[in-house]
Amino acid sequence: MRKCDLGLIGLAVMGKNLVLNIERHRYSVAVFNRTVERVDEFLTEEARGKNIVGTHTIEELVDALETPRKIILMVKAGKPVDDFIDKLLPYLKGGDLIIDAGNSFFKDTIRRSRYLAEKSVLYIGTGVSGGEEGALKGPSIMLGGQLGAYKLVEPIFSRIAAQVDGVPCSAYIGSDGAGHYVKMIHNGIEYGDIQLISEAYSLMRNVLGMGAKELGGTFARWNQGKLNSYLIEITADIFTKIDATGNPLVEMVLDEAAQKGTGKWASQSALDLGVPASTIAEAVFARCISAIKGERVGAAKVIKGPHEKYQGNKEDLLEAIKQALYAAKICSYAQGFSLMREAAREYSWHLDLGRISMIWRGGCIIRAKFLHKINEAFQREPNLSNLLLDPYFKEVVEKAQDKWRKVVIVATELGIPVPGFTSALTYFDSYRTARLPANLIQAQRDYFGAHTYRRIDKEGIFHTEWMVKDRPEIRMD
Ligand code: NBP
Repeated sequence: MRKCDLGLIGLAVMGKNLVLNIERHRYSVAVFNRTVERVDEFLTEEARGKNIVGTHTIEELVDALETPRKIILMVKAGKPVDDFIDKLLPYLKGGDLIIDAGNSFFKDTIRRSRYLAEKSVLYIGTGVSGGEEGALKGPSIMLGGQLGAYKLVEPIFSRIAAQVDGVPCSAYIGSDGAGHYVKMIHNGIEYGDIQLISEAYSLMRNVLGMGAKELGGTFARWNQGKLNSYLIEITADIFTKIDATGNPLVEMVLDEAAQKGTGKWASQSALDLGVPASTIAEAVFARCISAIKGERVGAAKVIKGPHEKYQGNKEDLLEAIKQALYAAKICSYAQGFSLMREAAREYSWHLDLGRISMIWRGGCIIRAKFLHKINEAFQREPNLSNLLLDPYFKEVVEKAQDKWRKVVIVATELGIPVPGFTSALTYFDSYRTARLPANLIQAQRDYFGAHTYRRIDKEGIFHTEWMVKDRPEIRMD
């Protein structure tokens, strides 16, 4: 029997759809799943009549493959990946390739790459974005590992990826964990985008009193302009769904946001590397505070906020919200790209940030028109340290800032939480401030902990005995 081009383990939504996508591009695939009944179900249902071979043991799977064997793992991240690697190893030979296409933590990918390199087995950790529809129709694919390993599968991944203007949204990102790192940042940026859109909705609904129909129409209109993106498009769709109760379905959805951890990982990486990614982290915390629904409901009964209503012009505020959304989004992307730049330094990856923005133009959740602008920015200046310094983004944000500030002021005065808009504005203001009050922080650290400080007028490390000996006593009554 002719051997298959590829193997895939993990027949949940992502794995099944990826197999169907690969097979549609005329590659034969052998499949396996921990619960083996799923293999037979798949063969009799979605995979019926297709060039897909079901296998019931790891040995059978490996045996069904052309050498060097190329096996995709599309299983739950964490221990299942390590378990399958260990189960595969006894059957693999030097030069065979394992590709982890799940949402693995990049440091696990670095560890696994080293482990498998000792055994001469090639390893790729790849981010696959676009959810189940992307997996089936064409995802965005971020591959990390040995360049030689990438070359073995490059034609397959380029074909099954989303295509934008004839260019595949698939690329070699860098060695070991680079692909999974970039996927993690994609997800962090996705958290930021989703949070900012939800804040725009909150202001439009709670301050401007807009109903679902008007909201849907507004997001659909915004999707025709600079904000054009998958997330704005699906937001417009969401407002058109009416529930059996007669209410817009979105209003019947419980306001507790869940998370699977990639936004948290991106924020943790920002903290580890000392890169300010406050809007991304704020988006994670916003989900955390949404999740304590019971406490919030209790607090809402006892803690009072402002009662005023918005007195200004509706169209003006709506335009301001649109501008604020675009400016805050730019700041959130600026944070994500700065994080990738620093990670490249820390982990010795050569990340082509312009190319990364291009593979996010199709297939993935953050696909958007404006990603093209990010690529242009890195073409203009490959060593750009922050997107806000690019002439295009600088001008857009400078022009939007008055309206953006107005949105934050209105929200603050009316007691409407807008953590994403606010943190992005604070990031913008901090980034463009030459002298921050960190001098006082340093003085305090030196006062209580002798942590020393540097001066603005001369080189060196200084320590001062700051304590005032004859400080007047202050009565606390
Ligand atoms: P899941 O993340 O739910 O994983 C399901 C697969 O993992 C099944 O094959 C299951 O086998 C296997 N598995 C589990 Br669960 N525990 C296992 C264990 N202890 N040992 C061995 N196998 C185990 O499926 P998914 O949503 O299709 O996602 C697959 C990967 O793709 C994940 O890493 C996910 O984070 C990533 N991803 C998902 C999306 C998405 O939109 N869903 C998007 C992008 C990336 P079983 O059938 O025997 O239970």
